[in-house]
Order: sequence, then C-alpha cells, then structure tokens
Amino acid sequence: MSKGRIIKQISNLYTVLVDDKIYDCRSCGKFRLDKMSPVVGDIVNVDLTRKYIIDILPRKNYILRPTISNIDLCLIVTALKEPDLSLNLLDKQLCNLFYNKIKPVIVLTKIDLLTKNELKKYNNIFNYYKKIGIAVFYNTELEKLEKYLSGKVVALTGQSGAGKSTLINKIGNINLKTAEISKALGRGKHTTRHTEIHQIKDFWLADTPGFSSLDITNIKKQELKNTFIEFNNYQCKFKDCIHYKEIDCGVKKEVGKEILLSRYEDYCKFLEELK
Ligand SMILES: Nc1nc2c(ncn2[C@@H]2O[C@H](COP(=O)(O)OP(=O)(O)OP(=O)(O)O)[C@@H](O)[C@H]2O)c(=O)[nH]1
Ligand SMILES: [Mg+2]
Ligand SMILES: [Zn+2]
Repeated sequence: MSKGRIIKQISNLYTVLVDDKIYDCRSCGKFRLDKMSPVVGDIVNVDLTRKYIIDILPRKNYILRPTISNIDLCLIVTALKEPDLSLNLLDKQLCNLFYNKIKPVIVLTKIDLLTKNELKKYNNIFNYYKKIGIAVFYNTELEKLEKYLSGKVVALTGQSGAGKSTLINKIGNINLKTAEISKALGRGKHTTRHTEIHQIKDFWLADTPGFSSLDITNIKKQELKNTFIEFNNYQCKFKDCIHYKEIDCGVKKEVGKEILLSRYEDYCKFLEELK
C-alpha cells in the first residue's frame, strides 16, 4: 500500500501522484456505500498492483464548487470585462469560501481592456476588499503573486472565461486549453472540463471548470452574516441580529459609509434567496 495525492479525476478514473510517479486508479465499491467518493486533492492510500484507491485520509477541508479538498488558498479569478464584472457573483464566491473555511484571494484579469476611468472606479471598489482583509492581485503582478503562492496548494475558481487557465499557463509556462469568450452571449464557453492539479515551481495550482452561476442555498440564514466577514466589526442591539429588518443595527448604520453599499445589497439578496 502506498500514499499519494489525487491530482485529476475523470468520472471514476483517478490520477494519483505517488512519489513523483503517476498512476491511473479506480476507486473501490466501499466508497459508494460510504457515500463519500474520492475527489481531487485527496490524500489516499492506493494498492499500486491492482490500481485501486483503498482509503481517503482525513481532509483538512473540502468544497463542492469547485470540487476539491486539502487546499491552502483559493484564487477567485475575476474578469473586469469580457465577461463583465459581477460583484454579486464575486460576493457569492467569497461567501462560499468563507463558509467552507477556505482562504480566498481575488485575482483581477483583463485590466488591459479598461479605460483609465474604469480602472480608477474599480481600484476604489477593490481597495474596500483589501481593507476588510482580502488580498487582491492583478493577473499582471506575477512575481508578487508567485511569492504569495509559494509552498501552497491553490485552487483557481471563477466564471467561465475569466482567465483561470490562461493565468496557470502564464505562471507555469504550460499549455492548457483556453478559448475566447462568446462575444454574442458575453460569457465563457466552459473550456476547462475537469479539475486538475498542476505542480508549478514550488506550489500547486488546480485548474477547475468555470461556472456562470453559483448556488449557496445550503447556508443557513443565521450563518450567512458570518460569511460577510466585515459585519462582525459592528455592534447591534440584538445578539442574533441578521442586519435585515431589526432596529438599532450597527451594520445597517454603516452601509454606504464604512460598509460598501454593494456588499450590503448582495447580503440582502442572498438572505432573500435563502428564504
Ligand atoms: N485581454 C485579456 N484577455 C485575457 C486575459 N486573461 C485571459 N484572457 C482571455 O480570456 C479568454 C478566456 O480565458 P480562459 O483562460 O480560457 O478562461 P477560463 O477561466 O479558464 O474559462 P473556463 O475554462 O471556461 O472556465 C481567452 O481568450 C484568454 O486569452 C487578460 O488579462 N486580458
Ligand atoms: Mg479554463
Ligand atoms: Zn445588525
């Protein structure tokens, strides 16, 4: 029996990396019974003669969208144009990651397509995200980004067409498939079809399939406020205040002042989706 990491999955075929060697393995029936199937990122025990995954070692973390485990960071790759920036989708992804206790980093792409004025507007918005403690990089700041990623297992997530595979190609000097977005529909073409971890320099980057919408309705109403991390800094009259219809709410008092308006609006939209 040997220990390795799953770096790729295509239906029931898993690519497992054991001591720098790659093995194509299947998972045994017991996982179907346990209702817990192996996913990319899992550390597993494998039987190398029969090419079977025998056990999944305890996970440090796990997330369903994108489906991956044991990551140190997740880069939310976000285009400022083509497809147009959606702060709503960005806030939703942040919720999803904070809820699953995975550290998010925002990576902005396609700044080359912006006018000076647009760039200024976006700089103000993203300074807010920095202020609340989320690291923000442009996809042109490769050296800075690489230093930040050093030693880590990192997943890239984001809308289809945002530039995830392009970024990995640039950093790793490799050649993952990329494609222009559909100009007619204004969105990506779901070019990447499976999750795969690539060893690059002294870190690991997982490319994942992009999406166009994200479902967070598994989060409970009382839990949602904790995924908007800056809300914890304010005092409300009621301990269980969800910052919605309550009186004397410290969060509502700061909306448009200390709290970015779009953040609070997105919070309310998500809360209503959970009802
Ligand atoms: N102008 C510009 N184009 C970019 C940039 N980054 C990526 N692109 C282009 O955007 C398109 C989509 O890039 P991909 O890397 O395929 O996007 P993806 O996020 O991997 O998309 P999926 O695999 O569908 O999830 C490609 O045509 C890239 O060349 C950028 O910073 N500027
Ligand atoms: Mg891709
Ligand atoms: Zn409140």
